[in-house]
Amino acid sequence: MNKPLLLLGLSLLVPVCSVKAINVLAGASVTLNGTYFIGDEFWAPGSAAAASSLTDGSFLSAGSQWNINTVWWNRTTYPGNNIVLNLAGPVQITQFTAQADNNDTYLLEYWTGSAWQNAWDIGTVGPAGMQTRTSGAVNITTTQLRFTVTGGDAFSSVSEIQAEGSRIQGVPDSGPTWALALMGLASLRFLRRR
Ligand SMILES: [Ca+2]
Repeated sequence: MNKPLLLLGLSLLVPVCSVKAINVLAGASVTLNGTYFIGDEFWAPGSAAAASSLTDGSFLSAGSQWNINTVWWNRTTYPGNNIVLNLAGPVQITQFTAQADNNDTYLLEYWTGSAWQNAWDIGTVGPAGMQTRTSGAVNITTTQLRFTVTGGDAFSSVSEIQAEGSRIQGVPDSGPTWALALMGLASLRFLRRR
């Protein structure tokens, strides 16, 4: 068998087999359920960020004040608050990142299709203010995520949520990728015939 041609055939198949990880939450629609931007007491006045800022791909400066240009709420007064992130189709997630107030614990859940399941328990971190945490490796397939606070002081806030992974699609939308796949298959078929 012609070895260089075989290698060429295999190398042309590689782009189809390897999926590049992206932030699948980029641009995801965000719904704030409950009451926000009330009850920051001696921290007042805070400033409200748009819900969409949670999935705009950008973080605040580390250590930013918890209620300035964030999505913030009073955990004690509004314990039922939750934030739902709609992924507009199924995705596979391998790691989460969130920027939230440092001295609270938060929970990220994923929708199984019939119930919410825990995806990531987000712990506290040392330095005060808005701080970024990363989940470590996960393997989750879902269409929606839900963010809540589970502990800490009364003052909860989040400024960015990201999920590394890939979209699950029946038909690849990339023309060049398909073209390469067909070329790879064609050259392997050609080699088999020889
Ligand atoms: Ca806090």
